[in-house]
Amino acid sequence: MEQTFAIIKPDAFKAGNAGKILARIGAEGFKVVGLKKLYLSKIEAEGFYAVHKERPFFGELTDFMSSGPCIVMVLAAEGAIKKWRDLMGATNPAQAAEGTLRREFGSSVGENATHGSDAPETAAFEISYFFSGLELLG
Ligand code: 3AN
Repeated sequence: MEQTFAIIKPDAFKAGNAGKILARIGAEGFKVVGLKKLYLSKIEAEGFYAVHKERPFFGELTDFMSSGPCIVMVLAAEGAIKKWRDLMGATNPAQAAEGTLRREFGSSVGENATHGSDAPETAAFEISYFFSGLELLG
């Protein structure tokens, strides 16, 4: 089974939507291989999003991601990377399809409730940024 990396972002956590998102994750057939609550520092958020450091929204993005607790996860399923991105929906919640997490729980292109890896290489980097092998046993 493929693995992907996912975040329930600070907006969704703060709004009390983490439980509903976890219920959807279970209902859609993902296996939760790793899960923890974190409160990222600005430096940790900058390291995670380093690929975006030249983008104009980098400061806003890393301020937001370090503004409150989030939940980081490793999810496994057949085709987990695409399956999770399909469940999240488009980056902009206003353009996300009905029934997707960002449509239901997101409020703007920045505060869009969830994150998901976009390719196998990014999934490998993102998983290893937050989890050790020992935390992913079983
Ligand atoms: P996705 O998370 O759908 O792959 P990307 O890779 O285009 O989207 O953007 C990375 C993250 O940066 C997104 N999750 C989003 O929250 C944030 N972001 C993208 N565009 C903007 C923007 N114009 N203003 C603020 N944040 C943005």
